[in-house]
Amino acid sequence: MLKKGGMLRAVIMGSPGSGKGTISSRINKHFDILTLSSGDLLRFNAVQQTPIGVKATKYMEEGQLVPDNIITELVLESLETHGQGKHWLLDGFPRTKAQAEALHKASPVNLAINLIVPSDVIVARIAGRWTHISSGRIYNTEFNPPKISGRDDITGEPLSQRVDDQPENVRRRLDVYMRSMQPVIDFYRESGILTEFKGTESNKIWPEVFNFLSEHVQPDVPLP
Ligand code: G5P
Ligand code: MG
Repeated sequence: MLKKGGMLRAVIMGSPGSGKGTISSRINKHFDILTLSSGDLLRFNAVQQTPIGVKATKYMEEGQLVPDNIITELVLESLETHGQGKHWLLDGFPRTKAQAEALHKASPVNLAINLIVPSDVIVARIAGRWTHISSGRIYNTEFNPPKISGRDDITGEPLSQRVDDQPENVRRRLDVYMRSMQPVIDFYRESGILTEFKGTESNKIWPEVFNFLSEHVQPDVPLP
């Protein structure tokens, strides 16, 4: 449980396309909270062709989970390097009970957010997603289109569609998610630190998350 004035050790969970990246980037704009996405870390490593990136690519392209030891080392190292003395929030990690236990041993989580969005809404969203791989910035042809079609707003670099966003891979990812995450969600529920947000629109879920987080961490930038 997060004590008043304590450091935030948070995770944001939710099925593929539920809006974890979208909500995390808003958290980033409004709070002094480091946000780390395991998927962004993996995609960055894949583009750079690092040994981890090379190993992870085949799992990601098939919509399967990357082995626990690879992702756990990557995330815990990144937290060690960037998270010291900061509030932090992990997006996409842990994804299995073994990962949750490894994180608990390294640095116990004190707040867990779960986004619950219906599967039919998700499949439609993911079809329109475009990503700027090196920064992790996300766009959607309808929800938040880039200023210039196919280009990142900040760098002007080309956007790409994730290989794992093909419809058959999305269905597999939803399936994998349901099977591997239930024990993780149960783990945080039993620890008394789980808060769930249900809805079909990130714009409605976001103010609820903002208000909830504001009870624990002072926002730098208020909601408009
Ligand atoms: P990731 O990268 O963790 P997923 O599958 O968990 O990927 P994903 O797909 O990144 O999750 P998200 O972040 O929850 O989804 O959703 P998002 O990107 O914010 O929103 C989806 C789209 O909908 C975007 O285009 C957004 O603009 C749009 N959108 C958002 N809100 C709305 C709305 O209200 N309305 C509309 N119309 N659109 C909206 O993991 C990828 C792979 O990496 C590996 C696995 O292989 C995994 O499959 N991996 C791991 N493997 C093992 N262990 C781990 N811990 C791993 N982490 C990653
Ligand atoms: Mg994401």
